[in-house]
Amino acid sequence: MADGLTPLSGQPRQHFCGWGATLVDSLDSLYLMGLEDEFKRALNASLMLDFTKCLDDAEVNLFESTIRILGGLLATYDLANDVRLIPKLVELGDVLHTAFMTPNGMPRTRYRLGQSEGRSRAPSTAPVAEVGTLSLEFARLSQTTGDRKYLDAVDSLSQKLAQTQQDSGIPGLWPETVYPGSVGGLGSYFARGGLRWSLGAGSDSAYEYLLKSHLLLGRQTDLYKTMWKAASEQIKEHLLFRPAIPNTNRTDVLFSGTAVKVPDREYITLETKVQHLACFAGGIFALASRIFEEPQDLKLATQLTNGCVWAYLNTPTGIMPESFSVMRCPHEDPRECEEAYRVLEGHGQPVCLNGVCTDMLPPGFLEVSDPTYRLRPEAVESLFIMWRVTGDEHWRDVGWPIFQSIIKHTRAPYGHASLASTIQLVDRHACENDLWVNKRGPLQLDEMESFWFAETLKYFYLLFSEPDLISLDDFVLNTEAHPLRLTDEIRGFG
Ligand code: DMJ
Repeated sequence: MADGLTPLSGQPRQHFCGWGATLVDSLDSLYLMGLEDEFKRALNASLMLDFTKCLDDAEVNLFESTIRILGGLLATYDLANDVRLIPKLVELGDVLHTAFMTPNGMPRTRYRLGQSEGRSRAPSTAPVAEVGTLSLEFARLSQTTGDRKYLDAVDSLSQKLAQTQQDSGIPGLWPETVYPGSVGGLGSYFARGGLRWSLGAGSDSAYEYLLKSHLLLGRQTDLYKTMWKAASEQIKEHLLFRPAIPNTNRTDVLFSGTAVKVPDREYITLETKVQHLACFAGGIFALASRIFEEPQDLKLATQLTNGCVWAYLNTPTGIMPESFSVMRCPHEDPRECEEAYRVLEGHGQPVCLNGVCTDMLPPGFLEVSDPTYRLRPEAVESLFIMWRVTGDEHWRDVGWPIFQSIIKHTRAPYGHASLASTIQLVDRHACENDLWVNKRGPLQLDEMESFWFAETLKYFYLLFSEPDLISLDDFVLNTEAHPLRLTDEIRGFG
């Protein structure tokens, strides 16, 4: 019943109010994998959770509780149709809905239960993803319970996102940091003074939810479609770039970086740092190509997914690091990037960062700012969507070695462990077939986030299953991979 389990030491972790984050996040994976007994036990245990109390009077994390716990319960209801879940959905929904009881209606992203509702202000700063990733779950909760108040709360927030979309330094994109508690005019919530724009940490799912909310609510409103169209044009213009890496004559690759406004200067530059978190972008453009019949978006989706696959297949572990930099190719033609890469390779002294020196790096990697692997799903998420949208077996073929590398290196005594480095191998003890053996491999960390069960394993399972299992014509998956059912009456396209 704890929120998490440490995979090396087998200890409980309580970091989400003791609301059984791993248990609830795993429910729909158990269900769709046909693990019936485990599902029944987990569901019965979930019904015992008390969402009106937060362990140790800790703060509720609105974003994480919404995507992992509310999303997990909603999807389980949509799959298993067990009415015992309805009171639990209402209990949790009401607790999370109090976040919106602020003077300006903007949500408190962290709050203590019962803390002066109506008078407490939204935070002065927050990552845009934490306020822009609530619409899907709150809307589905209203559809499921028939109570409009959840939808009304996120609708008002989305109206404000829409009204400020053109006000930032890159009109169409919201900066990574926004100001929900602002008492100034409307524009001050989302646009003021932002200096960085990306699809990575702090921003990612805010863009994902424009498209996915259109799928869920597009019959009722054009709001999300309009926002997605405006944002996606600017993503293409300002964030996507072609790298100079080996073999670009054979593989067409794009990455997404971070646009940065240099203080006191008028211009915006592009940081060519690639984040694992941004690997969802390939999947999102593939979905967009299907929904809006835009073949160009499918090409982008292919290039972006190729980039993440390249990053997996070219490290010593076969796993992509959390973040790394590459050189930007100045040419349009990918064949010329090969030459640009060769020129780069001939220059430069070794530089070390976080214990990784450039002369230890695989070809094409300029530096690795964060060499960890945190059991994240975004690359396989895009592989799964590419496979579903195109039917091309290629995406399963490249997914298989990635799956094998992840399983091999992360397997741990009590589950699967995050990795300290995807680049450096050390001599360590490893658990194989219940035996401890000495092996050379990456150092493991005593961390296993619940999205390992909710997302990474689920996406791999779906990648290698028949396409009618969770058809993307019938479900939209929230950012934690929880499938929410679309019916003909509510789906946003034909
Ligand atoms: C998950 O909680 C969600 O996918 C979120 O949108 C981003 N981070 C993790 C997985 O990496």
